[in-house]
Amino acid sequence: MNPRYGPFLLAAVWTLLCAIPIAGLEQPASSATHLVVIRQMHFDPPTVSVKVGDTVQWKNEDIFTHTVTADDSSFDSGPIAPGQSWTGIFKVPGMFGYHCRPHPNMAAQLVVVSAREAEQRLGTGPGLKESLKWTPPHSPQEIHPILVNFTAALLPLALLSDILGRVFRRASLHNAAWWMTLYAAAITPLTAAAGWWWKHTAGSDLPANLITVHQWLGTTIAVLFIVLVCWRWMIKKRGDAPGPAYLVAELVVVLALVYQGSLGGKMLFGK
Ligand SMILES: [Cu+2]
Repeated sequence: MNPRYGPFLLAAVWTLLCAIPIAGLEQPASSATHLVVIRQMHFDPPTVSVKVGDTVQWKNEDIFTHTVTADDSSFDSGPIAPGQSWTGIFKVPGMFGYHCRPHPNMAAQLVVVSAREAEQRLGTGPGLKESLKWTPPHSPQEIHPILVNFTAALLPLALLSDILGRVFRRASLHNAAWWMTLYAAAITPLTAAAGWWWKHTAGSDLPANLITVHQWLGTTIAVLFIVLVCWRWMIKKRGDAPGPAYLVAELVVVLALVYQGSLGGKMLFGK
């Protein structure tokens, strides 16, 4: 093999190695804790939706003693004094109306869904057993996380390659960075499009505050990639190594990607 191709091959293998473990880790979180605050004679939120086996904590921030009592008597906290909490773990799927015994007009709802139902709602696909069978991705819930891996792997490696290129004064490393930036700029609009498609199908199931930041940051990143690749193209055409200004801009986009990934993770797996 021509030794000039070495860095390209290395970059390609590295990109694949970075993408594979991320894809493998995308399994639903096992159990979570949800918080319901009792304040001003209300349960907040009035409806809480949990997975079988999840923990729900009711925290009394009111000045009165309240209870968490199932309408069908399947659970009852007993008196919860101001400042105290009560915690329940729910193992039976169903919709449970509940109220406060001393204040029956304080009513709220607990929805317990099976693990499978929760996965379907969140779009994380079928259970682990079935997910080992590979079928071509066809829904945005499958396509978006796959494309994200390429976007997330390519730009940090392009930055690293450019930095190493400056350190070792190797044009081949800068060339690798150029190609990775180009691929990232080409793939990221597809990643963003799959994200918007997902949002269009999942809509109100996604946490409103997180998805709003996620969708616009993602769209901004896709545009920034185009700017970055044009800038990188001009540097390459001049035959220069990218200067500190470009590297700082690239770092900013990498950090935005990291934050973007953490938002996506929060929506998929909870906190
Ligand atoms: Cu009460």
